[in-house]
Amino acid sequence: MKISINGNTLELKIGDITKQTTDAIVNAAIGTLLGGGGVDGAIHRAAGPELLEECKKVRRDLLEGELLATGKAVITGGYNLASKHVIHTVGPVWHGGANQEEKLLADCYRNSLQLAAANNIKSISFPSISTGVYRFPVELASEIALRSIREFLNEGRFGDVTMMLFSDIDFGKFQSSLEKLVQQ
Ligand code: AR6
Repeated sequence: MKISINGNTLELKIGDITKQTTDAIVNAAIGTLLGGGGVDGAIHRAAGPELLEECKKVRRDLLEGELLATGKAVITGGYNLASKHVIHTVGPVWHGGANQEEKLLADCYRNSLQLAAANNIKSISFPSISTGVYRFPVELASEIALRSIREFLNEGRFGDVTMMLFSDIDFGKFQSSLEKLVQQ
């Protein structure tokens, strides 16, 4: 499913984000930037060890040793990936919804897109941030993700945004949310 927003596109796809050829892919990272399971592990494996080296450097130099805060984003190279860049963002852990989870998830999408635009990136693929290990409910996450992306694309020319879903079930949930959003 693909829609046009203010001269930009937003597309939902099913598949492996590490195979995407967009200018950038987004990683659902951990604050240490040291890699982990899920999509983070898959991206580090496909990109190769140089990605971890650059992540350590970003943590040391840009973040002055601190964790990457939830909702924030940083950029690295893509190394062995087809994508030239990886944008790492840390999604919120779902604790029931009373801990700013919705706002923080929206921040992940907005900050990643802003960082992409600042780096002249014209196409980007997102995984479904926080809906794996961090247990954010997919229905709600899909509404937040799509609303944030649409809001950003409505502000100006960016290019092409893909949501790369990893299962038919997630794809179906994002599709329903997108259908609802375009009817509003
Ligand atoms: N391509 C696209 N989506 C994928 C892929 C892939 N190759 N692999 C998994 N997914 P998760 P989170 C989907 O758990 O919830 C890590 O250990 C997956 O099915 O990767 O934000 C980090 O280091 C799910 O729909 O990320 C953090 O500690 C979505 O990606 C923590 O997990 C996100 O699931 C982050 O948890």
